[in-house]
Amino acid sequence: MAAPMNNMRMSLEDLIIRLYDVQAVKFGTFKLKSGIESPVYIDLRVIVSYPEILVRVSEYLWDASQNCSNNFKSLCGVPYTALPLATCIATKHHMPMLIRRKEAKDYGTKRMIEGHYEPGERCLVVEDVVTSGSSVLETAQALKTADIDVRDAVVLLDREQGGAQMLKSEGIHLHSVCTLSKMLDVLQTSERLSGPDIERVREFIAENKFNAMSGIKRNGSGDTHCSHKKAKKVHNYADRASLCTNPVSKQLLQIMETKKSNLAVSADLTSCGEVLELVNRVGPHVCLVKTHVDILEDFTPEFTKRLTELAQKHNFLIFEDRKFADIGSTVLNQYSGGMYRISDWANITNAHSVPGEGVIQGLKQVGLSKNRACVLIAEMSSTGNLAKGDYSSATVKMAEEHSDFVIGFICQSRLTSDPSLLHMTPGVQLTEGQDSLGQNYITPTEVITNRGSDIIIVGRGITKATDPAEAARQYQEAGYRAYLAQFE
Ligand code: S5P
Repeated sequence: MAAPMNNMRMSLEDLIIRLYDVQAVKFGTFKLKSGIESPVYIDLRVIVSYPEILVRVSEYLWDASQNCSNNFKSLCGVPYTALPLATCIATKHHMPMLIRRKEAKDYGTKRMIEGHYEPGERCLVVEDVVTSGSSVLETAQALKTADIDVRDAVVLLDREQGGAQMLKSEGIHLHSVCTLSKMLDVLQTSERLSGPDIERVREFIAENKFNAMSGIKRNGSGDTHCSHKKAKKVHNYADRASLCTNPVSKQLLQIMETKKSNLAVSADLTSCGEVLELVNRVGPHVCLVKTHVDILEDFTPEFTKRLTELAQKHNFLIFEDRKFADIGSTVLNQYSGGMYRISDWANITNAHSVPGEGVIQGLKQVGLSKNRACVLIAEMSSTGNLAKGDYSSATVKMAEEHSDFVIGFICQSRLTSDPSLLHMTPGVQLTEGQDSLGQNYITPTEVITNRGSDIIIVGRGITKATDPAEAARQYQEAGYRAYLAQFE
């Protein structure tokens, strides 16, 4: 353990040296999560073992918060490293604190934000280190979803890689105690670091900046998902619509262009009235409404008639998520007949590729003449699913061979550069996480900007929101902004 410190206020220079001495900041060669090799590694988790450092860091964060022009009523630390920092500030300055849950174990029943707050209350986000700004933004978005206002964030160390600009573009002002450059200066002056070490870090910072809005590193190295933008030409929706021969994909892309929306709502409610009411409210924000008619307890053909009327009123297409997975002759009957008569009203349905191309041929026999289309499930969002690697590649090939009827995929990232094929991604929420049954969530930016998909499919992020129309508006905005970021 470190030697006890006197209780006098520690200068920022001394604090930086202490952080270096306890190895909260290390220099060398470190492989980051993204695969990039970094000459500096900053991990402030260790400071919980040094209470005097913890207290000093939180005092500096508090001082920085006094520069906020907006008054805040509470604090929220970004989990986990900043939780003890926020706690120290809260107890010392009698400032109420909120905790953001990182894992929504029992999604839908558990609160994402713990603590008491008033709707519209303003909260300050507290963080240890900011690189791209995405962790601060995630916590801010979780707070905003709970109707808590966030205008400012404080951070001990800004790595100067574009985080402050990115947060600014999201309406959040970042107040930092120290920058990485300042830290380097102090460590050089105190002879902890040599000139060449400092130069390596400075070069690294300069070459690894994040773009505000898109979150894409400018040098594009390392992270495979980041490379999609550079790997192919990005077409806008209108151009892609003109390249489509299938009338359904053409119409869907035209709707996306007109409504500025790449949002599909998954209307997974169990009564017809509830679904219709939800769809009427979120209709202006979506390009597609996805249904599971077999979970409706009171289904009658009247439901599909009313849904079709809403589709005309709000200009969206209907996608029945039936996930056909049988031999051709069986799916032909399932699609055209039974009590649901899916092919009569759903513009789009989907199928697993596991039975082979017979499943497409069966569906096509019914759907083609009715101007319907199908998407294939190439990848899934659930933990441990088997749709990956060769299976996903074979699914893409199958789609390309039946491009008169198959218009795209359910997937987790872009699988082909063919601009006429649409990529639709479920497992989307404004913050990353899981539910208790293996569903995994990623954010609209991750789906559209980083992974190059086209459509975000959002279920409970909207259906369980207090105000589904407002939630849909937020997802529409986030999805469309992520689309525009590809052109920067
Ligand atoms: O891999 C998949 C494929 C689909 S179609 N993962 C999914 O979650 N889905 C569907 O998307 C799922 O059936 C549900 O209707 C929706 C996701 O809902 P959420 O509430 O988890 O957003």
